[in-house]
Amino acid sequence: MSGRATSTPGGKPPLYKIVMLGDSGVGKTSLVARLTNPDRPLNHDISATMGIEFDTQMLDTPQGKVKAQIWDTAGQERFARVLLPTYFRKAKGVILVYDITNAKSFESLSERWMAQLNDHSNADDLAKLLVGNKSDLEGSREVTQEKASAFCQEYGMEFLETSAKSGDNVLQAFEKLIGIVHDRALNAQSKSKGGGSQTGLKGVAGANKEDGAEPDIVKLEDGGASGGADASACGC
Ligand code: G3D
Ligand code: MG
Repeated sequence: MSGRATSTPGGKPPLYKIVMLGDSGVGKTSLVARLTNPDRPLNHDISATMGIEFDTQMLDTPQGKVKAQIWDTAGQERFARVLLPTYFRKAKGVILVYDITNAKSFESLSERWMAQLNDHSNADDLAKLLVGNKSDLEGSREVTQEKASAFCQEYGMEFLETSAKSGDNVLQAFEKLIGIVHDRALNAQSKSKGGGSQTGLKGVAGANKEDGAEPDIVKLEDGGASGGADASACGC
């Protein structure tokens, strides 16, 4: 309730790493592109993402502004196996994406992505959001909202349908997840009464330095704080 809007020294908004997960082609890259550059029409030339990249975006939460560092990867297992530990390291939230016109992409969440989440992260510590993308293609729907809601109940997460094409619910989805992440961080902070989680990882725009500490909040260096992806920091 009385949580402060910012929790890093110097009043900078806290930065949280969140990751996109889901099959290739469901629209992960398009969702991130729509969020970070909302006026851009959907780019039909977006090629399958290779490896890992991330982008940062300032977002509003009921508790104030925070910065999301959004990691996006190829939905190909061949890459995922090698890169998943790096991908998940220090992540605070995950958006699980499927395509509402593709039942297989929904089944992959329980058959593949949830298992990988459990293998490579402490899944209970991650805030999770289920996103059914391509809601503009209602006529080709293969996954009902009831099915998606049942999945959410089973795994304990919230759910939104989005369209990266029209922009519908895209900002809301990212704000919803980052709001949950921020609430958790503030709660943890107030529980530890001003203890541990102030430890920023200075000057690192990817949380990939050798582990000394596992900060809840990762600080971007000043020069890297305004939005450009810096794939060089992914360590891959
Ligand atoms: P990925 O990053 O999950 O692999 P992409 O998926 O973002 O590369 O998107 C895969 C394809 O789906 C792209 O089409 C993209 O334009 C399309 N797409 C993404 N989101 C939506 C959406 O909300 N609605 C519709 N109708 N299409 C979407 P192409 O034709 O380039 O393969
Ligand atoms: Mg992609």
